[in-house]
Parts: sequence; structure tokens; C-alpha cells
Amino acid sequence: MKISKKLQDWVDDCEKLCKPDNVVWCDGSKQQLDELANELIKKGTFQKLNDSKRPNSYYAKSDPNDVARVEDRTFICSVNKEDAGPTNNWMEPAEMHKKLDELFDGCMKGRTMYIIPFSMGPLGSNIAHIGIEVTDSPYVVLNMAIMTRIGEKVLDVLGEGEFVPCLHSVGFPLTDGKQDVSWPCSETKYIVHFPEERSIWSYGSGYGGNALLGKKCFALRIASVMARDQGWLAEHMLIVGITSPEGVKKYVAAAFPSACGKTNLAMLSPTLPGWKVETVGDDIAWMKFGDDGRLYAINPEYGFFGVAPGTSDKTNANAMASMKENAIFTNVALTDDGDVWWEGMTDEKPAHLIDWHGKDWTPESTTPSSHPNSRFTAPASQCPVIDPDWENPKGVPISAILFGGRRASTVPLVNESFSWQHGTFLGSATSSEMTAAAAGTVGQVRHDPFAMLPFCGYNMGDYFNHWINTGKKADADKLPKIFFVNWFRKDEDGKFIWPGYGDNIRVLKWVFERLEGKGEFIEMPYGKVPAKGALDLSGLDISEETFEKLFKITKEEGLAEVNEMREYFKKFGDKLPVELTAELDSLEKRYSAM
Ligand code: SAT
Ligand code: MN
Repeated sequence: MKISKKLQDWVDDCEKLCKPDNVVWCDGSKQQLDELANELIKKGTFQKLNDSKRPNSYYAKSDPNDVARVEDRTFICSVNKEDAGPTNNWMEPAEMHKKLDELFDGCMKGRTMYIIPFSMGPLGSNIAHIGIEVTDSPYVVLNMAIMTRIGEKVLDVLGEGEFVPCLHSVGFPLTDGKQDVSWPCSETKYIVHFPEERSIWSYGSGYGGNALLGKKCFALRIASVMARDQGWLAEHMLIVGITSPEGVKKYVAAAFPSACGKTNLAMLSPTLPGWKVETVGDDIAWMKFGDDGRLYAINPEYGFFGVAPGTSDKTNANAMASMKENAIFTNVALTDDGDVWWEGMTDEKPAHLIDWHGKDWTPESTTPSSHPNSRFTAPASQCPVIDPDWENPKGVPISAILFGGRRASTVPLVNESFSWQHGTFLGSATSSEMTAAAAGTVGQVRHDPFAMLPFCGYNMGDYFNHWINTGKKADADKLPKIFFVNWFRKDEDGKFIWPGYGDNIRVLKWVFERLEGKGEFIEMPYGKVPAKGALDLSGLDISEETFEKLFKITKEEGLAEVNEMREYFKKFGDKLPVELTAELDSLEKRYSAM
């Protein structure tokens, strides 16, 4: 393997600090990965699933205290506090380094230190970037091997080039004869980003975005800083290609908070005949302007780390097919025949399971068999509707951007912004009911601007400005149009009004028609909505009255939202772009005139 001096020096520093028993470079070979999986089976972390049901796939259950991202333990350690902004935890970098040096000192004793060279994005793409994760968790290595492109080929591309150093430890050294456990982790957790150094240090957790450092830590928190400095966008967005019955294809990117159905939208099976949806990515988009002035997106990832509960052949057959083999399942339930199950996978519940705590489970049990944030890790290449251009190093041209959240009321099914600036306002106004993806209060509505609240690596006010400026610098005709959607509106009885899932193609069809300058609309104070009859409801049992409910916002509700936003915006002080205040003022005027 070709290892640059800079890389070797950093790895030597990690070794000196963490004091592992062994050091292993991950070459990405199947043989090495299989050996690691076998070691995990011996340790009890992995259980091999029944090969005739789920070939080459593994099951893991975590420590019950290590099941989701820990936002209150996540830090942006910029030199100046102001650069972390009001939405991030901050600590002075030198102070944090001192703390981390103490924590990491000897933290890998008795363990092996693995070095994973990984590429976020197709190898060699000029939108892609390389990271090196050093970790003491073989579970992380195996997940990273699905989620990113790893191994020797990455070092070949890297050469003497720049990489983002990502140091990870589960924080469970095997000192003084301490026995290992199946899911080592620590009560002390730190997920730390140094934006100026462009480095990541993660301690104490082995789960998801806390530990697979290519994902939220690099591809969003650090990459958002790189994007600000270099004039591009790193966003919490899925990317899909939509083809009309006439054979016209357009790409759309969409931002939703964690566990709000991004994977389902990314792999949607349209209920309208003739329409086709293909997947480029389900979680993260990196977008740069091409020579033609259009915005091009790549999916920096290589796999899906999707929420298992609720995923079924009915809700997302393509996700189900993606995890048919070569997959890892974490915190779901085990069936008696050595396969996996979770709530919502089938209508009929299995008569007996082993739940995510390792206990017997029957349909009479009062607790769910799977953790609400249980996940599957599956190669994107196995998705039956993966887009033919998903690995195109140039990316795919983006025609529309959707924002959305999970809101029971006051947010319409779909609306189109009046301009990029108004669209930026809509993105900044995103709020959503919290889900199990983060440790915290499920169901509580919180502001989640651009679905980036836990993922923006710098001052959110500066981030708003970056979006406004991106629009100003670009050729307005070539910019994507911006829309806002909400699949989750409920009626007075608390039932979802909109069927969602495959029927969301009806909304995408109207979006598509708007992009073509067709698609009739009327103007509401908050944006443009489909005119009567312009949204294809054929074959759906939705009355006109119900349909109107999907778009209804009373003057009082509208003005209350305006006031609430004005209060929220105060948080950003003088970092708030004047353009967003102007948008809020005009929105207030439009509601007042209602
Ligand atoms: O745990 S992850 O950050 O990878 C998943 C998510 O929150 O979307
Ligand atoms: Mn996500």
C-alpha cells in the first residue's frame, strides 16, 4: 500500500496516544472483511443470519444505552465561539484537545487499531473527498465498508493529497485483565469536530452517526464548512431521478430530518402509471456548480443506513430488496429460523422472536421487538432502482430542491417558493416532530432549519447567508426551484390525511410539471399551490373537502407562525440575513391582507 508520510505520521501519533496491541490497515479485500466478521461472531457481537434466507448478512445488538446519535455530546470546536453559533455545543479547541488527549490516552489497550481509508463519493470525482478513520471497532470497519468506498484503491487516489483525519474509539480499553463485552462503549461520550483543522474525534459510542464518521461528522458537519469556504453545498438531502411517461428525466434533491421517510422517498414505487423514480442517494447530497452553471449533485455514500421499523414490501419494496444479502442489522429482532424481523415488516407478527435486548418476545409482549432507531446497513448497488448515473463522477443536474418535516398541522402538503430567496426562507423555517434517530424527546416539534440543525458545522446564521449568496452568485434561470412538502398532516381524529409513500408521486408530478413551466397553481400567502384539479388524484379516495384541508392555513394560524418564526430568528442575532427578515415581513403582510 502507498502511504504518504503525512498519513503515516498521523497514524503513528494515533498509535502512540491510543496504545493499541495491534495495528491493521484495511485494504478493502473480501478476505479481510470476512475475517473481521468471524472475529465478531467469536466475540458475540455478530450473529450470522441464516445463509439460505439472508446470504452473507449479520445481526448485532448494541448496548441499550448506545442506540442513537447523542446531540448533547456533539461539539463544534471552532477557534471562535461565534463560528459554532447558537445551535451547536462549543468548547475552546485547546481545552477540548486536552480533554480528548486524556480520554484517548491508552483507550485502545488490549485492542486492535484499524485504519480505514475511505472516499466520500465516486473515486476520483472532483466533488468527492477522502477521509481516514482510525477505529478500535471492527463493527465500524464492516459498516464503513458498506457505507463508503474503502481500502487500497482509496490510498491510490489519495497519493500525497489531503484527507480528513477521523479518530474513533469505543472508549473501553481492556486493561488489568478486564473482560471484553459484545458491545463495548463508554458512558462518557464526545463527538467532536474541529472545523479549522478539519478533523474529527469521536469517543465512547459505537452506534451509527456517532461512530461511522464518514456520514454525519464528515459528509455534513465538516463538509458544510468546506462547502462554505469553497462555494458549494453539503446537505442532508436524498437525490432521486424522476422520469415522466413521456421519457423526460429530472433530478430532485430533498431535505428531511432524520427518520422522516427520506429512504422511502428516495426509493419510491410510483402509484401513477408510466412514472419512474430512481435512487441516487437517500441521505446526503454534495452539490457543486458545473461549467454550464447548473448545480450537480453526488451521493457521497456507498450504502444505506436506514431505519428498519416500518420498512416493508408495502412501504418500501426497494429497500427490502437492497438488504436481501450482504447486509448488517442492528437492534432489530431475530426470528427462530435465523432471519430478522421488526415492527411493520409483515402484517402478521411472528409467534416468537428474540428481541433487541436478547429476550424472548411474543405478540403478547408489551414492548416492541426492535428499537425504534434500529437500522439496516445495505449496499446501495443492491437497490433495484439505483440510478444508472449514481456513480457518475460529474454528479447529476438538480432541477428542484424540496424541504419537508413531520408536521401534524399548519404546514401544507406542497407549496412552491416564489424565488430562491423565498425558498431559502422556507428551508430556514423547517420544523419537525422529533424522532428516535437522536436521543431526546420523541414527538416534540422543534425548529430544524434545512434539516441541518444537528449537522451544520458552523454558525447557522452564516449558513443561511451561504444559501442566499449561492443564489445571488448563480444564474437564476439555472438554479433549482425550491418547494416545501409535508406528508404528515393529520385530521381532527389524529389520522394522517395524505396516503404518502408511493402516492407521493402525485406531488412529484406537479413539481415536475412546474419545472416544465406547466402545472397550474394558485397563490397562497405562503407560496404557490396546485390549482383545483392540478394535482393528480385519479384513483384516490380523497374528497374535495379533505383535499382543501391539506392546504388550509387560516390567517390566525399563519400570523401565529410568523410571530413564532420572528421569535426564533432572534437566536441568530446580527448573523441573520436581512433577506430572511424581509421574507418574513412580506409573509406577514400577505397573511394580514387575507
Ligand atoms: O445515526 S445516523 O446519523 O447515521 C442516522 C440519522 O440520524 O439520520
Ligand atoms: Mn440522515
